[in-house]
Parts: sequence; structure tokens; C-alpha cells
Amino acid sequence: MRSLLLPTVLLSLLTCSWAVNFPFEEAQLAEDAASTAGLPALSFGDASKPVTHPDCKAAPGTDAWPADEDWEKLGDFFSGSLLKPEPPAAVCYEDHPLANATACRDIKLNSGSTRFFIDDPLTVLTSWPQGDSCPLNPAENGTCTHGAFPEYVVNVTEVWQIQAAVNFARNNDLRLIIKNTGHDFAGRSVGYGSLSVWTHFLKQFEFIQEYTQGSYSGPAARVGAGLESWELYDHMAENEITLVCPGRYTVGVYGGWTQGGGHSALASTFGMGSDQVLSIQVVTADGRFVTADPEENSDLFYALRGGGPSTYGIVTSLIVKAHPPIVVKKAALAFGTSDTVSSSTFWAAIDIFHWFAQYITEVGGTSYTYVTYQGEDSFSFTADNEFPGRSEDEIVRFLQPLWDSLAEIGIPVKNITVSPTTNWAPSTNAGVGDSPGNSRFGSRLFPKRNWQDEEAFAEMSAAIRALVEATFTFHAIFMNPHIELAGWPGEDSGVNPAFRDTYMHADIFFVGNIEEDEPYETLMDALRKATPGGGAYINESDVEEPDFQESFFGKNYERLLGVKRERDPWGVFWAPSTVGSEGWAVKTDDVLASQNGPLCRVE
Ligand SMILES: Cc1cc2nc3c(=O)[nH]c(=O)nc-3n(C[C@H](O)[C@H](O)[C@H](O)COP(=O)(O)OP(=O)(O)OC[C@H]3O[C@@H](n4cnc5c(N)ncnc54)[C@H](O)[C@@H]3O)c2cc1C
Ligand SMILES: *C1O[C@H](CO)[C@@H](O)[C@H](O)[C@H]1NC(C)=O
Ligand SMILES: *[C@@H]1O[C@H](CO)[C@@H](O)[C@H](O)[C@H]1NC(C)=O
Ligand SMILES: *[C@@H]1O[C@H](CO)[C@@H](O)[C@H](O)[C@H]1NC(C)=O
Ligand SMILES: *[C@@H]1O[C@H](CO)[C@@H](O)[C@H](O)[C@H]1NC(C)=O
Ligand SMILES: *[C@@H]1O[C@H](CO)[C@@H](O)[C@H](O)[C@H]1NC(C)=O
Repeated sequence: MRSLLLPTVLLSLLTCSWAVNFPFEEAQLAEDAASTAGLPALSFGDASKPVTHPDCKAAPGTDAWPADEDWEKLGDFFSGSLLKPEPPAAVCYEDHPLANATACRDIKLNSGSTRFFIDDPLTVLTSWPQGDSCPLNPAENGTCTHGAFPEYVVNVTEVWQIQAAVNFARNNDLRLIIKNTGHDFAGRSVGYGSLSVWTHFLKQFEFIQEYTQGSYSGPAARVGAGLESWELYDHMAENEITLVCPGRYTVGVYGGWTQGGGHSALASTFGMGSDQVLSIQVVTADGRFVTADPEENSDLFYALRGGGPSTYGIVTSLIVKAHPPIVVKKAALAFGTSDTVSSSTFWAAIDIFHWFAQYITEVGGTSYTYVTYQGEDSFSFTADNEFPGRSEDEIVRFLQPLWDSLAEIGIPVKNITVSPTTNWAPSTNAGVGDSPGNSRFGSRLFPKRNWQDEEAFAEMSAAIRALVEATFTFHAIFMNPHIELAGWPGEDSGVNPAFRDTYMHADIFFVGNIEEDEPYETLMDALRKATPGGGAYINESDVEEPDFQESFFGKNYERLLGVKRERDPWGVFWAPSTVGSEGWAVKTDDVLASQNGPLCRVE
């Protein structure tokens, strides 16, 4: 039955194959799939017709939730790719039907690696937005419930599956989520009672020697939406090219990273990740599969380059610029308070570094720094200063004045040593990345004006120091992805304009305690006041960012909202603090803005 059903409902639109990037995009959902399969919920949408919204998205146990037989029919239609997974840790709970001590022991062994979470259809790297409903280490008498893990997951390998999932969700008012790697800090890849589209296996890659699109002519790469950074490093080495992608190995490059902007050690050299994009294949909220580039569906092309993830459609593949191979050398710096370095010397040194770092970005470099609280009046600082395309001699000559100034005030700096970074070389660890964390983040993009006058600089310094003294970690990334670096067609994109006028982006986070925290909120407010006109990076941001529209999207917000309303009047795509998200809210008793509860309309 299944093998007969599939070929008749799927139409291979070979006449349109010029418009797709990869064979997996050729088998598209036929316009009459709904009637052929006897599943009306597979029918396509018409965004020009008026839409009435339910009060809440359908949730399991409510009348609106599809009947078991509809799910069964859908399962037949998907023939094996519709999963109904239980949280993996369920096996560790004595009262759970899946309880199994052997399986539990295996999980505990494997879950030390990031791969466990990325390769699992449900789990994500920051667990509190899910509701921590089935932790890997059960508390005594702890329970395992589904929380904000999706109810069903489509394990995608072909485009028609995404189209069918989008149609089924839209026609049934289901909450739809997209999980790629699950790196999102704010719970944008989980959702209570949802149907999930899991893009993990879209790993296709093809190098294109010569690609022309408008004013761009040069090498490019076709890339699948499920590729992780480490996989791209391997492709880069093989093809002797450089692609702009994050330094952390397991981040998904063409899901959340590109759609949220995407910064990297090449940000001050080639601009943002979203500036690399030349063409996008995407399934829109009406279920249709389209190309978005500067000529076709240019509204989507604008919005999908930095205008936020999980908002306008589900990207399946892209064409991105490829650059000549580039070596990125690094010179690390570390110091801290000690018997000879008082806290006031320490903070003077931080000022010297923060001032100097603007010049690092102006020669195409980036710097990844951590200022960390180490106990009463003691602090530490580390910096990885990365210089694409610069020789060892150049780097030493450039950094010497900084080292000298630090030595002058009594910081015992070691000689400058330059080492090639492991970035932009084949991966050696098969994508084992950072361990999952569970902290709450704040983010700020510091405008250049904070370096242009001493008073503004001092105010910024004081706000940073107050945050660290209150035990929060200050993780800065010095970068300068200004508009000239964006190149064509980077300029007219949805990315936060604050990226174009910054020397420093910072994450301010606290580990462990993710609850409401008054000092944190007060100190973040002080930081925002000290950096007027700065923005925040949606990718590494506070779930309770006030006025997120301005912070994450700046002057682009209205235009992006226009695209969202026109393309997705149903609100098929929803994730916290994305464009248009203010129309809905999660009803939850959890701390902060977890995704563990029904998604309902707000007026
Ligand atoms: C360890 C770590 C290191 C990081 N390093 C960097 C860094 O160097 N630079 C940087 O800029 N950011 C960095 N980030 C932040 C990172 O960019 C975001 O977390 C990003 O959202 C990850 O995207 P993903 O697709 O891997 O994750 P997911 O959590 O799977 O997805 C993130 C969001 O994108 C949506 N999405 C995923 N795929 C698609 C798709 N195909 N179509 C539409 N929407 C989609 C999801 O629904 C979700 O809303 C880092 C995060 C972590 C945890
Ligand atoms: C990071 O960005 C992605 C898309 O860019 C988004 O889904 C994710 O939620 C962001 N993370 C945070 C913490 O905001
Ligand atoms: C328990 O888990 C182990 C390891 O995954 C598996 O081999 C075994 O079949 C499971 N037992 C039961 C009863 O499911
Ligand atoms: C767990 O349950 C047992 C038996 O009901 C009880 O004695 C014990 O106090 C419980 N522990 C906790 C931490 O609630
Ligand atoms: C998802 O699909 C991939 C590719 O077909 C397959 O290798 C994998 O085992 C599937 N995963 C699950 C959990 O079904
Ligand atoms: C640092 O370099 C200088 C000049 O090369 C050298 O004289 C000095 O001994 C070095 N110092 C250390 C601590 O290695």
C-alpha cells in the first residue's frame, strides 16, 4: 500500500529542476496530494485569503488535536519518517513504561558528548526552555514528562516531507517547530505539543567553480540546511576554499546561524554569515517550495538573510559565496588579579584592551574574550585574537604596543606567541563540540560611538565592571562586519543594522541560576543605557530582552513584519522574540519564558 501510494502522490517536477539545488529537492508535494492520499489536511494554503486564528494552537488532549487515525494516516503517508519519540532519558525513570537500567547506563555514558543531543530528534543543548521535564539525572522520585519536546518529528530527507508537515500543521492549527542542531539558547527549537521538522540530515554539499548572480561572479557552494560547521571545514579543505561559518564545530550553519546573522572569526574580513548568501530554497507557510534570490521572491531573500530564524519559511538549501583559502592565525592573551595585580590594575588593563580592540577589528581581526568573576575582588581575563590572512610578523608588530601598555601598568604579559588556529582546517574530532550549558544570556552590540568619546567609553566600562563584580561572565566578541564588507547582495538584508556599526558584541551570562534575577536586570539596564542605539544579537540573547523588536532588528523591524504578515498570516512559524512573535505567547508556570505550555493569542 505504502509503496503504491507514494509515487502517485509525489510528483517529480523535472521540468522545474533548474530551480532546485539538489536531487532531494526534486520530489515535491503534488498540488492534489490531499485528495490522492485522502488526507484533506495536506492541502496547500492561500495567503491572500482571510485567516481566523484559534485562541490557542491545538495541543494534545484538546478537541482541536487531530484524531489518532489522522496521525496514523499521516504516518502511512510519511512511511517511516514520522517519529513519535519519547524523551531519551525516559529509560532512567523507574515509573516510566520505558524504564530500562541498561539503556539508562548507555545514555549516561553517551550524553557526555554534544553529538548525543544533536543526533537525537528531540533534545537541545540548553534544557531549561524545554521545562527540564525529563532530566538525564533524575532527582529522587523525579518524574519524566514530555514538557516542551515536540509530540511528533518528521525526520526530513526530501522536500515533500517538509511541505506535507507545514500543510498538516497549518490546516490543523498545530504548533510547528524546526530543529536543526538544537543550539538555540532561548528554546526556539522546542515547543509544547508541537510537530517538529528535523532538518539534521540535509547534509548535501557541492562546490561550484564559477557562479554568477547579479554583480557576484566567482566560486560558490551549494549547501544543505543541515550542515554543521565541522562538516564545512572538511569540505573547505577538500575544495581549497574558505566559507564563512562559526568557529564552534557543532553549530548548524545554514539554519539558525545564517538566519540570525551569523558571526565568526571572519566577520571583520568578509562580513556576516548572512552576507554570504546568493540564493535560497525554502518551503513557505502555504506549503509551497520556492527560490528566493534578488530577482525572485526578493522579500523572502531579504528577510531570510538575518531577519531571524523560524519566521518566514523552512530553508532547505542555499548557494553561498566561496572565498580563496585563508589562514587564520591567533595570538592569545591571558591575565588576572594576583599578588602583584590589584583589581584596579586589572580593570585598567581591561580598559586598555577594550580600547585597543577597535584596531584589531579594523585590520580585519576578531577577538574572543572572557572576563570572569573569580571570587571577592578577583577576576580573570582571556582573549583569542584572530587575524585572517596576516603573517606572524605582521601580527607581532601590530600587537606589540598593546603588550607594552599592559606591561607598563604592571600586567606580567608573556611574549606574543602566534599559533595557527584549528579553524579553517579539516576537523579532527568528528563534530564533538561544547558540552551543553544551561545558562541565561544577555546580549549587547556596542555601537562605535562608545569608542568615539571618552565619557561614553568610561560609562560603558563602568557598566561592564558592575556586571562582572556581580558575578556574571562577560564574553565579548570584537568584530566589525561593516556594510562595505558585506559586498553584493549583502547590503539590503534583514540583519540587525546594529552589526554594521559595532566593534564589540557581548554575551553576558550566568551559569546555573536561570531564574528571574533583579541585580541582573538592573545591571543589564545600566549597560543598555550606556550603549544607546546599540542592539542585541538574536542568536545569543536574553529571553526577556525588553523591546526585542528594536534590539534585535532595529530599523528593519517594520519591513520584516510586513514580509511576515504577507507570507505567514496563519502564524505557522513561531519562536520567541522573532518577528511577529508578539501576537502569541506561551502559557507556562515555568521560570522565565520556557516553551513548556500552550501557545496562545495575545491581544
Ligand atoms: C556552543 C555554541 C556556539 C555558538 N557560536 C556562535 C558563533 O560563533 N557565532 C554565532 O553567530 N552564533 C553562535 N552561536 C549561536 C548560534 O548561531 C545559534 O544558536 C543558532 O541559532 C544555531 O542554529 P542551529 O540551526 O544550529 O540551531 P537550532 O537550535 O536547531 O535552530 C535555531 C533556530 O533556527 C531555526 N531553524 C533551524 N533550521 C532552520 C531552517 N532550515 N529554516 C528555518 N529556520 C530554521 C530553528 O527553528 C530555531 O529557531 C553559538 C551557539 C552555541 C550553543
Ligand atoms: C540564536 O539565533 C537563532 C537564529 O538566529 C535563534 O533561533 C536562537 O533562538 C537564537 N538564540 C538566542 C539565545 O536568542
Ligand atoms: C534495555 O535496553 C537494552 C540496551 O539498549 C536493550 O538491549 C534491551 O533489549 C532493553 N530491554 C528491554 C526490556 O527493553
Ligand atoms: C521519595 O519517596 C519516598 C517513598 O515515598 C519517600 O520516603 C522519600 O521521602 C521521597 N524523597 C523525596 C526527596 O521526596
Ligand atoms: C532519520 O533518517 C536518517 C536518514 O534516512 C536515518 O539514517 C536515521 O536513522 C533516521 N532517524 C530516526 C530516529 O529514525
Ligand atoms: C621576549 O622576547 C624578547 C625579544 O625577542 C627576548 O629578549 C625575551 O627574553 C623574551 N622574554 C620571554 C619572557 O620569553
